[in-house]
Amino acid sequence: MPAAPVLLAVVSLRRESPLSVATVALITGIDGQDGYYLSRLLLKQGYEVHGFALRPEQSQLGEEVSLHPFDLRQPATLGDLFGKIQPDEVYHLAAQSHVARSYEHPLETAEITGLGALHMLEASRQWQLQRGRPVRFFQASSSAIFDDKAGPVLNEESPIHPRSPYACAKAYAHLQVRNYREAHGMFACNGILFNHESPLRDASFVTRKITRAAARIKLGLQQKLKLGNLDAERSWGFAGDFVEAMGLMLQQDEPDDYVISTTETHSVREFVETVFAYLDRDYRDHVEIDPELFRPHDAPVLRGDITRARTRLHWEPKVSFRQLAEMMIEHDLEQEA
Ligand code: GDR
Repeated sequence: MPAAPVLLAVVSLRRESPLSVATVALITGIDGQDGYYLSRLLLKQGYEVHGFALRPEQSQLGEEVSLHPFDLRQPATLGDLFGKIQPDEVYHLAAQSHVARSYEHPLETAEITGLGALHMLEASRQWQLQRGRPVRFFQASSSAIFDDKAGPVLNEESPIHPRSPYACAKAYAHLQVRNYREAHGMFACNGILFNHESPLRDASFVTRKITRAAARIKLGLQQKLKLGNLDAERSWGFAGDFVEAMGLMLQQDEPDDYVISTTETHSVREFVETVFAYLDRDYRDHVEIDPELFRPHDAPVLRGDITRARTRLHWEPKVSFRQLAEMMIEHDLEQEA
């Protein structure tokens, strides 16, 4: 994980425990972008933070976080790990989260992203039964579960119509979270997350691919950037804002599902244009369209209606599209120099 400073927006939300004992959070996928921001937020709020990671030895999260090696495809140790960690809150962020990759690896995606969530839910339920007190569960659900044809703006009641193997796996996980809430009375919430980015975004996703390449082009390290569909519109937000909503969901009196999104959409073309213009370059001199990077299905527009998150969680995205693009390009200029 890059060591360069990143913008971490934090609000004070500390939940007071009656015994003043730290609330214990378990974060899966803690070594990813969202895991980083969420772990920083919860540590700031006084939580004891544990994380599952495939390769904890490679993590740069620091000693305040207790890391445990865990692969969602090998859940046999899950019961023992819950007994050891004793979590009050579980944030399930781990997934095979690449839409394009899911077309090539549908079974792996189903196993990790779909069934993996069920393993975590069931382990949480068993742990709740064992200790006799509720466990709160957050699932990183996705806007990909919707088809954009459902309407111009998508909310928690929009029809679920997944259009990729990744989206099918996320839809399965989403429905299981609802099922555990309704069938077992579990405090389980889906955060239906629209695209969210940061300087820590993996470069296989389009925004970081663009900012990294643009920085390298500016520094004379590369000339061309190959992209697929430039017309797709997404409501890109900042991951540091989105993790605040995750924490807030688990502090409500009742569990529910929440759309978490910014309120404006921008096309991939606008993102690339903004980034290159910031570097005094014309993107058209550098971007090449590669038909191999187009997907069998690509929602033209995805925009969320955050009325529920606004009214109940009092959550608003703070970082604008332009601030996000600039934060990422500044980081990559520093990193590539
Ligand atoms: P997405 O994010 O599929 O929306 O899923 P991604 O950044 O991969 O694609 C966004 C849009 O950009 C277009 N695109 C390209 N995408 C990639 N990765 N690489 C390219 O070269 C390229 N050129 C154009 C895509 O076609 C698409 O329209 C993200 C992930 O984080 C999911 O895990 C999450 O659930 C959703 O956001 C919400």
